[in-house]
Amino acid sequence: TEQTPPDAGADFVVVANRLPVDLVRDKDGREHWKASPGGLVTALESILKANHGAWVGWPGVADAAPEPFDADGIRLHSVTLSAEDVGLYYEGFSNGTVWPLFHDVVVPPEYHREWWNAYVAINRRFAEATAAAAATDATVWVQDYQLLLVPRLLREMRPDLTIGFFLHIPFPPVELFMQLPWRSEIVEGMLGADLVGFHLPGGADNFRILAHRLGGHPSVRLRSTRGRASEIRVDDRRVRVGAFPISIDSASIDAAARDRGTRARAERLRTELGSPEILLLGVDRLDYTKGIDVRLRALEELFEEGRLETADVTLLQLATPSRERVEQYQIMRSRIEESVGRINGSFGEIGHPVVTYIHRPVPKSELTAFYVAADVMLVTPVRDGMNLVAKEYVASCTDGEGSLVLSEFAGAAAELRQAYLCNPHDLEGVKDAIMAAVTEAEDDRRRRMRALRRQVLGNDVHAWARRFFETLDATSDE
Ligand code: GDG
Repeated sequence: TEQTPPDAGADFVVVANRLPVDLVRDKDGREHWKASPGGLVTALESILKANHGAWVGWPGVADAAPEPFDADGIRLHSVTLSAEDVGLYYEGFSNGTVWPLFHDVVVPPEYHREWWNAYVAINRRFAEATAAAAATDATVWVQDYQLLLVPRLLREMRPDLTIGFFLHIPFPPVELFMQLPWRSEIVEGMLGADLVGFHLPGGADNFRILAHRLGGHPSVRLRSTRGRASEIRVDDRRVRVGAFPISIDSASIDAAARDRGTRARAERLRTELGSPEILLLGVDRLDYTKGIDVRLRALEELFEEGRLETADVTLLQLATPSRERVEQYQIMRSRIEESVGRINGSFGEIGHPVVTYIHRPVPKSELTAFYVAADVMLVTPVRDGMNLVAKEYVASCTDGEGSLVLSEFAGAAAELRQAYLCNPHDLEGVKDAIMAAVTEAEDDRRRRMRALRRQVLGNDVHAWARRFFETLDATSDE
């Protein structure tokens, strides 16, 4: 049912599963807020501040119901989720159904009606909170796979709004998507937006085909300035669909990597790691899509075959804890930790492991020092929407040294063509890519890094947001 706009609503509203701040509850039950400045916040901060911006999201703690408040000129509206909601909507449907299905079913997605029912109910709750926060004719930007139904629900409540939607993960091939018992509902949910954005043209194509096959909505290709774009007809509306590859705040990472403190920390880090000739680095959320197991297996075989010398080479693997209550994540974690133990047991020396494994978050400044210290960055996901770590590493190689081994199955591979690209399913290919990154002549390595840096520094997250909004504006003007 339609709702009347609030008196003092925001002209620009971001809706995401999480707020840009985390509510932290300490042992004696006291609550305080902690900033969690992700890339999205950085990209949207200036737009939010300049436009009476608001953000609708979950504060990260079950049952918390804080009143709306202002942080840095942005109005924050909390959506309350009970522990049961988190289990069914977030851990269940979002991360046990959609996440694996959209990542090419690398683990089997589970289809449970009670997860789906909760997902519908919670998406409605997000849509209602947004309808109550947005001024007349406001622009709303809905984020990611936890909120696929929000565009349509919101349009029904508030037809005056301009609605954009962006998917941060891959959009799967038609044959896989068709498994989903609620496939039509999901596609129609997304089609509630005026603009649906993906990282890659392939995802946009998959979506266009499904809109036709499942909903009978015809589409036309648009001759657009950059990349491919199309328009889908949904009754009397036009929904624009296109690729908007996300990026990072390249200049600020470049500056942080040049900082003297960071460089000193990077030096110390190498000493602490036993001054290896070659420092390999992996940085991921501990997720089965990231291919941490792939790079460990490749490394183990390279040591076994004597192609890499254990005395010269060490791997630093940061695996940030993630979704720890979801079963597949527990299984993955055990496997990875077993491999790390086996490799160190076979190849490490006393006081000198060949793999240093960290399973806890590190501060951003420390992470930048890791990037600066590393000789070779290993990014080997079996499927990844974009992968910002690859771009962050490139932005951190300010002296033009450093090599990136990158999976073809990461969205970033479409732009970072000069990386040492590999197919993560082809173990020999991964090993060869690592060897090339380690042994190629310095001139060639530098030439590759120069090209990568041009790409990453020339296409940052601000340009990404600008392109999305320009397209959204153009769509709603027509
Ligand atoms: C999804 C898509 C897409 C990691 N550990 C620490 C830490 N990080 C930061 C990294 C990076 C971010 O987390 C991870 O971003 P990714 O893009 O690599 O991966 P996802 O989390 O899976 O993100 C992905 C992205 O959305 C954006 O659209 O690229 O494909 O899956 O920024 O630096 N940061 C700090 N400490 C850590 O321990 N401070």
